[in-house]
Amino acid sequence: IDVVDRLRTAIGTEAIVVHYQPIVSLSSGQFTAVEALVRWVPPGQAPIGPDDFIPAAEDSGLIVPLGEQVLRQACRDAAAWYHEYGTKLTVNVSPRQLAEPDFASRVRRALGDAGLPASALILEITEGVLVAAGAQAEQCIAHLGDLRRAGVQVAVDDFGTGYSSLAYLRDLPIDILKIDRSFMPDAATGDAVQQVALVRTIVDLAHTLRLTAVAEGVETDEQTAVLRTLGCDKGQGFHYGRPASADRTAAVLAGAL
Ligand code: G
Ligand code: G
Ligand code: MN
Ligand code: NA
Repeated sequence: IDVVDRLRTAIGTEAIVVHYQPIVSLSSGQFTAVEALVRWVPPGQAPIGPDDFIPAAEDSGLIVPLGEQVLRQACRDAAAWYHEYGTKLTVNVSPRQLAEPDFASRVRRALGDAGLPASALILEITEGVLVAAGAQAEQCIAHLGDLRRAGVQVAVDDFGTGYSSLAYLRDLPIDILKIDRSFMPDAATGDAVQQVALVRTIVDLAHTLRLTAVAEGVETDEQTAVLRTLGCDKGQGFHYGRPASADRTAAVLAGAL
């Protein structure tokens, strides 16, 4: 049967699993946050990654209940980590979710039910969010404004890959820029000088606008050293940790792994 029908059956069940990837402070090396990344594990089958079902979930509208399940589960998992280690939680939000009239109140309810303070939550949106929202763009901006007043932070994900990046920085209420992993300098491909110049420019832009800069897709020591030199605030990538289950993440945060 159709992927949408199978996904509809999976939502609300344990087949929807949330994994977490660490985000580290480049100055202290401490884990400051974890990003929630959804997986779909049909019983008896191999896990399916988000790239293979998020587009269908967005087209069908199933992203709304799916996103709600991920948000609620992630807030519950992260509440214990936040209280023990001060680790924050960052969650991806699709345009369809943000355009829902009750999005902000759903987020506040998820926080309240989990006992996670608003200041421990970051919501990740993509540069395309306002285009995708169309007539609901004002609604989206209002939700983000509401949530920010409550203490939630907003990050722009995959920065630099979408359209009208600079207009988004002006129009969206945001706190964090996540530099897309395609900008990481890679010694092997010989594009390092140009890539470093681009990353430096984005980091400086972020800081001029009083935003936190987070580099995505950090895979090596050399990249970490370059990012530190450029004054980038945070890093995320396989170098610091792959996405892992809640149990494994708890062990990593406890220093057991
Ligand atoms: O985990 P992975 O590396 O495969 O993630 C691939 C993409 O899926 C990323 O761009 C990420 O933003 C997106 N993604 C992961 N989890 C979620 C989620 O819960 N909601 C939404 N909307 N996107 C997600
Ligand atoms: O939301 P976003 O698109 O940024 O989601 C993060 C995605 O990037 C996840 O699918 C995750 O598995 C992937 N990812 C995280 N770290 C790395 C990395 O160091 N290298 C590569 N190639 N992918 C990464
Ligand atoms: Mn993300
Ligand atoms: Na990203």
